[in-house]
Amino acid sequence: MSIVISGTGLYTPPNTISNDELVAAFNAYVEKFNIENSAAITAGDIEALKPSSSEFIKKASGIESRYVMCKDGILDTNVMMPLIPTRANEEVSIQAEMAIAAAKSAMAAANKTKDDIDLIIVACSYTERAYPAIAIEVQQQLGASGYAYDMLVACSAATFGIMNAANAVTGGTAKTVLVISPEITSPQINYRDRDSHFIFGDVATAVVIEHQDTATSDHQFKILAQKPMTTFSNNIRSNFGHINRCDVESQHDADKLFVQHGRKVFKEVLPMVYSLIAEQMAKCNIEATDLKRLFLHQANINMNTFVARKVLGRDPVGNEAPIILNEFANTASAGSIIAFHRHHDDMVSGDKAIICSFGAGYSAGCLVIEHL
Ligand code: CO8
Repeated sequence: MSIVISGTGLYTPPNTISNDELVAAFNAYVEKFNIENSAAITAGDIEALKPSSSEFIKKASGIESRYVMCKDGILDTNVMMPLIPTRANEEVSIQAEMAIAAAKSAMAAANKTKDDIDLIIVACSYTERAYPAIAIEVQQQLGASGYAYDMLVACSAATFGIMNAANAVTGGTAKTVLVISPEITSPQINYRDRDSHFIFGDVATAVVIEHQDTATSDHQFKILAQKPMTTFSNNIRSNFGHINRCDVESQHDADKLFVQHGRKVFKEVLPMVYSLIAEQMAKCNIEATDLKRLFLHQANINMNTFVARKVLGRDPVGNEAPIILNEFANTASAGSIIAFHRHHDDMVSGDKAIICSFGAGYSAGCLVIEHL
C-alpha cells in the first residue's frame, strides 16, 4: 500500500524582525542593565552583560530575519516578549488561526475539501493550552469530521506527525490526514539571552497524507521509508509547564523559556542525523547520486552544510539542500517542511528526496520520498 504526501501549505506571519532590529533592542537592554548594576559590576558581584551582533548571528547560524505573529513588545527593553492579547473562548485561538491558514493552502494543493479530511494532527513544539486540543478546534473550524489530536515532539513534531498520519492510513483509521505544524515560538524566546535571543521565528506549515489511489494532485510523493528516533538530553530544554504555578518562587525563572547548550547540541546531534539518513537510504537501496534534494531541519546553516556534505560526499550545489532559515530563522518542526514546500515544484517523476528533522529530546525523524 503506497502512502503519499499529496499537498503542502504554508502560513507566513505578518511581521518581520531583522537581525539589526533585534540586536539594537538587545544591546539597548544590555546598556541599561550595565548602567543600573554598575556598582555591583564594579564590586565584582555580577558580570557585565556583553552586546550581541548581527555579524555573529549571520555567521554562527545563517539567520538574517524572522517572522513573528505579534511584534509589539519584543523590541521594547522594558517588555522583551510579544504582547499577545488573550482571546475569548468564543474567538478562534491564535494557534488555530495559523493552523487553519496553512491547512487551507495544503488542502488546495492536494485538491481536497473538508469532506475528504478525516484526521487532523496538530504536531508542533508547544500548544497554547492543554485542552481542548488545538486540532479539534481546527477540525470544527474547517467543518471536517473524523477525529483530531495534538502531539508535541519539539523539532521532530512534523516528521513524527507525518509518520503517525501514514500509519493511520495504513492501519485503516483514516483516509486523508492533515498534519499541521503551527509553530508559535516567539513567546518562549528569552529575548534577554545573548546566546539564544535570535534563534526562532513563528510560522505554520501543513501537509496532506493519503493513499496513492485517492490522490489527484500534480505533486505526489510516495513515502519509501520512515524512521523516528529519540534519545534523552537536557541540552535543549524548557521547564515551562502546568506545574510552574505551584512554585511561586521560581515560576517566572529563565529556565521556563528556551535554554540550550548550542555547541553540545551541534556535536551530539549531527552524528545521529547522518547515520539515521544513511540507514534509511541503505534500506531503500539509494545512493547519494540518486537523491535530487535534501530537505533538512532548519536550525543552523553550518549544521545543514555538514549533514549535506556527509550524505552527498561533497558540497551541495544549487538548491540540492535548500536553506530557508535565513528568512524564517529556526521554526522548530516546521523548518524542513517549509524547505519542502518552497522547493518541490521542479521535481519530476522518479526524483527522490530526504526530509529530516532533528532537535530537542533529542529527537530526529527521517522520511525517504519519491515523486510519482
Ligand atoms: N553576539 C555576539 N557574540 C555572541 C553571541 C551574540 N549574540 N552569542 C554568543 N556569542 C559569542 C560567545 O560568547 C562566544 O565567544 P567566546 O568564544 O569569546 O566565548 C562566541 O560567540 C562563540 O559562541 P558559541 O560557541 O556559542 O557559538 P556557536 O558558533 O556554537 O553558535 C549557535 C551558537 C548558533 C547556537 C550554535 O551552537 C547552534 O546553532 N547550535 C545548534 C543548535 C540547535 O540545533 N538547536 C536545536 C534547537 S531547536 C529545537 O530543538 C526546537 C526546540 C523547541 C522550540 C523552541 C521554541 C522557542
